[in-house]
Amino acid sequence: MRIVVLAGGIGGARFLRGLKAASPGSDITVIGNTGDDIHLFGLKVCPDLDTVMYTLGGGIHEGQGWGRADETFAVKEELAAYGVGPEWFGLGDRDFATHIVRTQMIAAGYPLSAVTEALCARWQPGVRLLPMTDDRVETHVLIDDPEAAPGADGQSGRRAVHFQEYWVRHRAAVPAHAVVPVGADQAKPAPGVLEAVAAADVVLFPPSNPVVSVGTILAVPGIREAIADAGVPVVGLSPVIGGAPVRGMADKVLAAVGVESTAAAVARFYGSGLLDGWLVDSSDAGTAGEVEAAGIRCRAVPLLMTDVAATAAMAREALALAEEVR
Ligand code: GDP
Ligand code: FO1
Ligand code: CA
Repeated sequence: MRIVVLAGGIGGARFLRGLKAASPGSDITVIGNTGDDIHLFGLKVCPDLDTVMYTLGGGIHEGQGWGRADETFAVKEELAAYGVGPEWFGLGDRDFATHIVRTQMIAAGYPLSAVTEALCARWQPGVRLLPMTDDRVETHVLIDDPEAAPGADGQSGRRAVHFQEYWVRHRAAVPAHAVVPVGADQAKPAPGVLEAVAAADVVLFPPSNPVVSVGTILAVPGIREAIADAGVPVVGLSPVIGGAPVRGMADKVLAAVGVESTAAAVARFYGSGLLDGWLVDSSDAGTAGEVEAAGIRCRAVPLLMTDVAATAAMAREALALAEEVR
């Protein structure tokens, strides 16, 4: 079976670990979000691609869900000693090697897709990991900025900051008014992305952040259309349970784009033009009717990725729902 998965970072990577266990013979292509990418210290950092690569390759810091296991921070400390920031983004020594290899390959003229393939040759994630695009896309967030001059209509001053500054430095604790994947409208799907979607037997939306992970991938012109036109089941799993994201601050970016943090609202956000099936957690079984009313087949199953076995069960449920709607 050929499966295409649109993935962000922690949630997507954990789901993929279960999917691999649930469907070992399948050929899995991951279309990874690159909107979180950030340039620091002259290096290109790709948080979501690295989280998928490290998680499936066995190098992830399990408790954090990002960065390497057994990390040290000598380089970060030395940079701080020179007063070179930002200090709020924790890059470890082992992780620096990934960004150095990536940056030097890009400087040598390799596209991000070729770089990702080269890095994965070491990590052997057991899936084909494609960036959503080889072009530069960086998500920015419009936040309140007390220092900025108030707007003409008396609104508080606002400023656009890089997603990572909003997410990591501010912990999404400042009001966000808009989320913009800068560069998306000029970006082209990376080589292999549209081909993988066209050849897929099923497309899955893992419980990734609907706005800044899956939403950003769908913002690359051509990808949403390719999935909608692929003529194969598209099934998603809700990252929201009981009215809140299972982990992290997805509710903050959902609110910024006017979407309620409920499993049904997220299904509607993707839309029946895209989704054929949607898994909600057993505790949200009451919302299944609302999802079905939106023209999306819905099943309520346990959706907590407590371990690989639980995640594999979720993945099997998603594949079963895909067969039901095929
Ligand atoms: P990020 O890029 O590192 O933020 O990771 P993703 O965008 O791929 O996934 C983040 C989302 O995963 C969050 O919105 C969480 O709600 C969701 N998530 C994390 N753990 C679980 C889980 O056990 N079950 C479900 N259903 N969602 C989860
Ligand atoms: N997330 C944090 O909350 N704090 C960090 O210091 C941090 C550093 C970091 C370094 C490399 C990397 O690949 C990811 C890193 N992340 C960190 C995770 C990442 O920035 C975000 O959590 C994801 O992009 C969320 O989608
Ligand atoms: Ca991310």
